[in-house]
Amino acid sequence: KQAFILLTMAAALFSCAPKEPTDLTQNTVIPKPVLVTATGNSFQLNDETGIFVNRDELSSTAAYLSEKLNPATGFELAVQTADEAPTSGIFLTLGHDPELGDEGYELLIDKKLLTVRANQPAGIFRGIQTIRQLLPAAIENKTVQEMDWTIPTGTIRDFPEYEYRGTMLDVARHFLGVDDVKHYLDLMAYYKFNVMHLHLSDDQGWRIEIKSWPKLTEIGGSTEVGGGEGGFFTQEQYTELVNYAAERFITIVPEIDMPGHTNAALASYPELNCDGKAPELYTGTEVGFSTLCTDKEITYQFVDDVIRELAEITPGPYIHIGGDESHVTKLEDYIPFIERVQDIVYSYEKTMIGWDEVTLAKLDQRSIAQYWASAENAKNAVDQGVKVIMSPAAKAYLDMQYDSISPLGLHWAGYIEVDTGYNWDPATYNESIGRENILGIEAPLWTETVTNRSDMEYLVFPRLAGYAEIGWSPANGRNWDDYKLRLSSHGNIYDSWGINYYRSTRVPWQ
Ligand code: TNX
Repeated sequence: KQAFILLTMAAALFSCAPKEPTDLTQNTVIPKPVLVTATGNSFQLNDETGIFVNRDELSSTAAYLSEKLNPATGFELAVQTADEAPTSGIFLTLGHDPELGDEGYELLIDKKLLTVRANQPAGIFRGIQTIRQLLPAAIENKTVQEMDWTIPTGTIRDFPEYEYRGTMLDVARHFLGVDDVKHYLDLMAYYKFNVMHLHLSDDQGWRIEIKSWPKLTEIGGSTEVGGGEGGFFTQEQYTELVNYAAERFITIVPEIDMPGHTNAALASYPELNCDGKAPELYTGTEVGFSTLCTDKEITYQFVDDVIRELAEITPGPYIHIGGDESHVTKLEDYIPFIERVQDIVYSYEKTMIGWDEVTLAKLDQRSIAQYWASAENAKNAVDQGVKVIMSPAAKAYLDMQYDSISPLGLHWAGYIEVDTGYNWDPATYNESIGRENILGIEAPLWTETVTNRSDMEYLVFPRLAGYAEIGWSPANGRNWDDYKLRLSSHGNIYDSWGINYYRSTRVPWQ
């Protein structure tokens, strides 16, 4: 009997390739698609496969797909226009299917033809991410892998639960440059995020060039937490990021935090201080000690200039004004300040977002509150009828440690293991905030403890994938036991990308 077992084991080991995946419902796609049906065959990519588009405006998205498939397959899939569906290959086609909205898509996978249908190019782009995830994980390799590139046949209909699915990167505490932000955008795109919020100013640094106030970056951008050299984005570099994000159908939301979290600005321009004296630059990690001088007119000239210049280089609809932790601004100063800044934002035709404290002020109906800590403020938002972005620190903060021995991160809001980060529903998290009040979800990465790309990757992965699923997939179809299995196969992908990630023992990594 033992000999027989040994023989079967040997046969299994030496039998050629592993069995082809043929059941589309067994996919490991994150975020989990809304509807999947399988037909039991498989579609195979080869060096003859063409990518066809029915509109020229899809050419760049088609080229993106071709580029993503090239390194591991070695195939150079050519892009061409076609009015009608081809008989074989990959067909990207715009149509009209209201249920799919602006970002939804449908994949029709036959033995010969793989069709991606959507209403908008953004939907095609999201569908392409699903294709990447349906192929064997080796597709993410940077060098050619000799293997069959198959996808199980069937159909997927998929569209997001929330219209705003974001992450935030704090480039103020530690500066991360253009290449690091682009790298983050690439990772976000894989998981169908559509917003990157950039926290561009804080006590420790001012990170965006403002031409009418040049010392903000000259002085305010010259250091960071721990006393490093800091840095900033020129307006040209910022535009480069905006464009790079737009190619991935991601909107950049710029934040200038005020009236607190402003030491870098106050150190750059003495006139912004009530006593007319500039404080020293700050490289520690305390919060809540700085404030713009809310009763000086020059303060509003400053804010107007900053928001005007920022609005000019921001094609997206939002400007974030911070508003958090203004502990040294009196409430009777804070409220009129926020209301006046809100007017400035609307005068430049942008929609205002603020951290939940801004709900203490009278908000414009279009403004958006970002819930991070205060249930009372969340209720204020709902009572005022404004929409909320859900970023509860105890669940959604990417800078919280995974556990007590995590080498990076803080823990003031608790530890966030991978399952804790996944296991919550924005629509039931806070009793006063219902589904109808929620615009979406955002997972912020504050960078007090993050000094470089590798640190960033470690705190972001694998938790980011979970926030993607919370934002995209219907809550009633989500559960940890199913999710952790899909996530386990993404570890191979992270290895292919060469990124640093936390190998939580709660995930059965493959
Ligand atoms: C609170 S969240 C802050 C940030 C810190 C963060 C650290 C928020 C609106 N303010 O200034 O970086 O905690 O977790």
